[in-house]
Amino acid sequence: MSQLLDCIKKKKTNIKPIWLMRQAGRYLPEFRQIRKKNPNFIKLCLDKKLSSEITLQPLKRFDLDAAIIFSDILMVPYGLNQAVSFKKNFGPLLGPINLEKISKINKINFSNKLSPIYKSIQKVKNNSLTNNKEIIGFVGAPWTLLVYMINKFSPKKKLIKHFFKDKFLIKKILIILEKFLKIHIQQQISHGATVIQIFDSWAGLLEEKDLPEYVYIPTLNLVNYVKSLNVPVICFPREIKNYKNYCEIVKPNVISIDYNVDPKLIVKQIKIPVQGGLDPKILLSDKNNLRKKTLKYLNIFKHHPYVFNLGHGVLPETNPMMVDYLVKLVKDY
Ligand code: 1CP
Repeated sequence: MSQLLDCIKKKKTNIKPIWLMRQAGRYLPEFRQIRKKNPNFIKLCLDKKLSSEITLQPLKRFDLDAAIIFSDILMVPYGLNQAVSFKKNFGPLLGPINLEKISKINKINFSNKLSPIYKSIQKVKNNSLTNNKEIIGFVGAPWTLLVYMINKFSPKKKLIKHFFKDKFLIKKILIILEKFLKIHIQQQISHGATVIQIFDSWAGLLEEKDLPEYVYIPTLNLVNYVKSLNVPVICFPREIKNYKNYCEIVKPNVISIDYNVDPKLIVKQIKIPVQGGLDPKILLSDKNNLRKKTLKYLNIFKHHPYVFNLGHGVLPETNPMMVDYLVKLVKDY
């Protein structure tokens, strides 16, 4: 069994596996080189040869315990025929929602549209670089995808003014998302993903009272589905205030924490394996500081099953040498 599964399933505390959110991405010169020649991001995600190559890039450099497939959470709205594009220095931009058009999509044409992602997972699985390592498939949580689908662009700090105006539309989209996210999860697993992470990057935008309807219940349905396929599931409800409540209700196998929560409180409150926490900005500072902050997390979680990761994705400005230093620090601990 891999170190990551030893930690997640057997709850071993003497090993601290590591992988990083956005480990394949813009901080790597070899990624930027491919990206420069491929201005269309969606097309790049749907190129099984290039996307599998990008997935493996960080594994060639660093002794990471998992590969996370190079794709995007917005491939699901794309699969549902909503226009999705990525603008330089702006981020994602989505087109209008046409419920009639979405309703016509079935499992087969959705899976066909996204099939290069699944083939890419297969290629990654068959590469010896992933021997004894896990392959992480992922989806956006229904709430976070709803945010992009209705908002049409990154909400940054807040949602558009009339976000909740059309309750019927919201209900409909959530039902459709549940169905197709399950298909997307199942396809990733049947092609080789061995762990699933659910990214709820915008969970923190909601008030406490709205969490059950938009976060807890829709995510719990997906978590139960992943568990029914005998695959562990990691949840990342970024910037929610009460991780303990979340864990008690949604019951993921692993909880991934952001950098605003106090890890000392988490280790006292939460019994399940924990992942992440370190502020990705620390990788922009110096080695001494990185060492100090990394050891802080490792020491706090010394007697707890803990997967080392960041509190959000690797920043594009990060020097790969610092990532190398971090991975070695964790491996030598
Ligand atoms: O070169 C570029 O401009 C593309 C940048 C980029 C990359 C490298 C985007 C656009 N997506 C990705 C890959 C990606 N996205 C991965 C690959 C695997 C890895 O981690 O190495 C993953 C897991 C994601 C997931 C993702 N996409 C999330 C959840 C995690 C998070 O960062 O909170 C979100 C919110 C997105 C939307 C998205 N896609 C891309 C960007 C820049 C964004 C964020 C936009 C925003 O701030 O709202």
